[in-house]
Amino acid sequence: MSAGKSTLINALIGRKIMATKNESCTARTYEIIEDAKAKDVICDFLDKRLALKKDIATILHNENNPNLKILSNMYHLRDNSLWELIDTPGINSSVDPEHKRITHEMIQTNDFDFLLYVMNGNHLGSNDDLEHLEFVRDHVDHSKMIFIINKVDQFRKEQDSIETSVHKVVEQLKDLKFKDPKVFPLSAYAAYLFKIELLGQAIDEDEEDELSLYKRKFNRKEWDLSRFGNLPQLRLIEKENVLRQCGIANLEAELVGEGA
Ligand SMILES: Nc1nc2c(ncn2[C@@H]2O[C@H](COP(=O)(O)OP(=O)(O)OP(=O)(O)O)[C@@H](O)[C@H]2O)c(=O)[nH]1
Ligand SMILES: [Mg+2]
Repeated sequence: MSAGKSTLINALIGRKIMATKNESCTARTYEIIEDAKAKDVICDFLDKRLALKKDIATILHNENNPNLKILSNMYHLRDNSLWELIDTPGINSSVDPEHKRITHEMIQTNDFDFLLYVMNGNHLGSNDDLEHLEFVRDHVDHSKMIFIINKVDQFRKEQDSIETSVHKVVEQLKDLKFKDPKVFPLSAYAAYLFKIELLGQAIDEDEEDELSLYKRKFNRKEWDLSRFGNLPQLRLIEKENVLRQCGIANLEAELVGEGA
């Protein structure tokens, strides 16, 4: 819960489609399908179609039709397929145990190419994580697993080493019998803001401040996350280099098969 799953979905798409907040937020699964031609965000119900231009995340958050499919253009590294992303609720809401059941049910379908396991970098190694890791270990093909240490922008230089965290998580996963686990440090929120700016979308004053802070931060050698991937063939234009620095380009390269 609150590890940044919905923020990561928004970052992969380059648009605020999922609601995000610092308390239990996503209460159901949402399916978002890439549609290169869609200008607005399209909501497909079984019997009707709506085009959303603004307040998308709020409207979708309040929509409880279970047949809803969301279509949107996406801004990510290209491969030959159109993406389909599924957001899920957090598994550790004590207020709403139904969230865990919904997510477990989705995982057990095994109907996906990758499962992105988002860990909150500020609370690594929690008991909730351990329990959930054991669940995915026993129910998901390990080659589909990608682990993400999110919110590394909140690490403190003197206290937290990104290298050490990645190493510890890899070792923990190996102890849990995941073979050669793929672990990516990330700032999903910085990635989201960087894409929003690259796409020329409106941002408010607070986001503007955070954006310039993140740009300075990830431009520094110790924060630059480019080093955590192997992207020899990856061509990004100069202004997209920020996507490498905040970790999202490494993750996308893994998804499109250009990773190490
Ligand atoms: N600093 C920082 N904050 C982040 C990052 N990613 C997400 N957040 C914040 O963390 C809070 C929770 O993010 P969500 O994306 O809603 O988390 P979630 O995993 O979808 O949460 P649930 O749907 O409740 O399970 C929000 O306030 C986000 O803005 C990040 O990389 N860095
Ligand atoms: Mg969420």
